[in-house]
Amino acid sequence: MRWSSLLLAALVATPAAARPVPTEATQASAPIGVAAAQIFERDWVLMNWALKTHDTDRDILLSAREAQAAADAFRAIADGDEDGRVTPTEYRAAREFILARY
Ligand SMILES: [Ca+2]
Ligand SMILES: [Ca+2]
Repeated sequence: MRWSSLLLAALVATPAAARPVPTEATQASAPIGVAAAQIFERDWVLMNWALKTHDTDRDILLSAREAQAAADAFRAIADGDEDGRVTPTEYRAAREFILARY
């Protein structure tokens, strides 16, 4: 009886806790160190640029700190309307800009 009610509680509690609904607000406030690294791992254009401009110790790796700085710089370039978020359109425009310039 005790165990089954515990199990039931776990089953009821888990879905909401394990799957937070990804809203634009939570994406914008996500820890940027993690998000930063992912941006550059996904896109070689940005990775190249980040290494050229923010690999301060020249070890051809982006440390968390370097990735953070690069992500901040990328956001500054990309967020054309300065609303604090980079939309897919802004992202593409910034990528083109970086590709052409660097
Ligand atoms: Ca480095
Ligand atoms: Ca924006």
